[in-house]
Amino acid sequence: MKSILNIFLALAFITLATTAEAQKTVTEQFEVGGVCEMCKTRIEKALDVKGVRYANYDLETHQLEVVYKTRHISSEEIHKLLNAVGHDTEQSRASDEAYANIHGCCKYREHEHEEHDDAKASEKSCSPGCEKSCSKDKKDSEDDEGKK
Ligand SMILES: [Cu+2]
Repeated sequence: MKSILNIFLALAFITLATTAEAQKTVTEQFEVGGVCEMCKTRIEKALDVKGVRYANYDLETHQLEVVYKTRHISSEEIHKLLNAVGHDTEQSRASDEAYANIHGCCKYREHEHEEHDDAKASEKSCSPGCEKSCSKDKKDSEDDEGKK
């Protein structure tokens, strides 16, 4: 009889704990500037902090999905973390200094205004991995144009 009571108490506790947790866990989605796999890694790594349970950046849509616990971190702090590693969010911009520190291949602000040509891309001395991502991006967009 005692063990049944213990199980009941344990279940009640788990239910309570889960409910309390659910109330404090928030899912948010917002736009973050980024162009390649390196950006994705940097963005997600920046959010590898206490309170953030999940972060996934979509390179195609530039949308970041983040799940966090309001008890440990605020939405504002998340935007600040992204700005600190050089990424603009729809809410706040990275400082010019932070932006200058990101890899040449990741200069997403320029990508918004102009397509970078091959000469310009090599000038930026990308790492092999990054170069691959950049040329892949370019190839994809060319393919899309071909289809249309
Ligand atoms: Cu990048």
